[in-house]
Amino acid sequence: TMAYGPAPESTSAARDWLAKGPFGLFIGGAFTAAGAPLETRDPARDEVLAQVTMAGEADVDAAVQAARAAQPAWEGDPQRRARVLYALARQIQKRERLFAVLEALDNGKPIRETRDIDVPLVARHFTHHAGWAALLADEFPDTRAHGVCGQIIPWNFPLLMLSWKIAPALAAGNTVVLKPAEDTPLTALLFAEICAEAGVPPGVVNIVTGDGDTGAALVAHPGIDKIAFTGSTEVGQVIRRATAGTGKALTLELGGKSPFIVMGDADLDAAVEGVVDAVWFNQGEVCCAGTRILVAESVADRFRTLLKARMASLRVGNPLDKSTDIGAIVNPRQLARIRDLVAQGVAAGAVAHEGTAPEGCFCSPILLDEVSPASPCVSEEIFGPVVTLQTFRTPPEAVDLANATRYGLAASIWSENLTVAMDLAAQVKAGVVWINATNLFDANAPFGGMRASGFGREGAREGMAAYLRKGTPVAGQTPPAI
Ligand code: TXE
Repeated sequence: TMAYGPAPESTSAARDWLAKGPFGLFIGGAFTAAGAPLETRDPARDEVLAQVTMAGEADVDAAVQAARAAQPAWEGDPQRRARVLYALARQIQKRERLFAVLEALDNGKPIRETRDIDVPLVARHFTHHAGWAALLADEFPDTRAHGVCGQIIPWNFPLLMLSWKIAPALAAGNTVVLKPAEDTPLTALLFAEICAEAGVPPGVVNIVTGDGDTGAALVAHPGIDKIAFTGSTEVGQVIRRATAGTGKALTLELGGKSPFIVMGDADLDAAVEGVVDAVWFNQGEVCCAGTRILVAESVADRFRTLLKARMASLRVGNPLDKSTDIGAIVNPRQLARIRDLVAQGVAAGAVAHEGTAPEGCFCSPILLDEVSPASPCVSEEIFGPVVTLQTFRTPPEAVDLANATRYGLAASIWSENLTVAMDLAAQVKAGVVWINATNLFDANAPFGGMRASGFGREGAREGMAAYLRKGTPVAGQTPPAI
């Protein structure tokens, strides 16, 4: 039985919306009839939320054709793009509650986070990129859009990753075919609905739901000019091989195993709160999660004591309860993967400290102490609320440990001495380094990795550049003479 009572947050609007299913695909500005069924579930309650469509090759082809047809006119009118992107931001704000509830239901993440973090960041991302559309000719002279972008996103931040993909692509004058993850297609379908309300011309945004085969069909389609992918390193490797030699542009945002470095002079209370935000945010299903605590031996015992006390206060449970800190894991397969990596760590000598969690698809916060450096729990991405702890004596030792994985997405460094922190930051192999902070995202800060974490940046000027290529701007892109 579920260890939670009636949902304190009303879900009636979301239930009404779900009742519109089964859902088709969004192609050329309209929904198709529902096709081959694909089920999406609420992991917290273990029940079916809706049937969506499993898009096949012919569907992907129809979406790409629609995107191709719409692309030239879209690229030719940057001021229209700015207006449409602003309108999308406003429509998202108008429907913020429905978006937040649907996202919590489909992914299992807490409503407190979808409401206060995901949805506001999404609106901000569209507003920010409306500005880029208006400024494009001045800021990026001698550039063109790629054309049609195929975009494939994961289930951990369904709507936020959609905005990171669609907003810059549209601002630059591309049209898109986006495939949400099979576990979490719902907010992308709601987004498709608001496209019409915001004046997105038919074919500029196309949403094809489906699984990895649908994604592979999109990657293989000759009508695609650029692929943008966020997901596992393994699939990233498959996509890079599949696009090699095709001339398709590619950006990959892949896995991570980010270090969380606590120096001897750090503010330990702040660093403990940092761990909460680093790895107990979004159930730890965060590519840049600070999953490896590296703490100076001199303060390690004090840090452990503070951390365990804080862990005990985290509430795991009903995603729709506003006081929930950690919601449900996205699906039972992911929970099994988390459990397996934890078990491997314990078998290799780690000491596990666990909080409590209800039965079902939930995982308590877990601290794996005294981990063997050879154990996969220290080198593999777990993608759950699990953090390992290792100690170091000197800053060079901290750097060696920090760089001892194949990844290079993010790092977080805690020290009251900014000279020390900046010096370490330069030596850690990571695309993003936060100092006395963690998991901060902004539309105006470039995000992305190195090494097995991928390449390319999302956000800011670099993120815009990723959706542009050298070329003579199409007519109309030159700003009117004043
Ligand atoms: O990811 P996939 P999964 C990690 C995390 C997790 C593991 C597996 O450790 O436990 O990956 O998760 C689409 N061609 N991350 O299986 O498969 C797929 O349909 C084209 C980290 O969910 O990478 C989905 O839309 N597309 C990560 C998207 O790729 C394909 C976020 C991501 O799914 C495809 C997610 C193919 N051959 C998981 N196969 C992060 N770091 O952000 C699958 N897809």
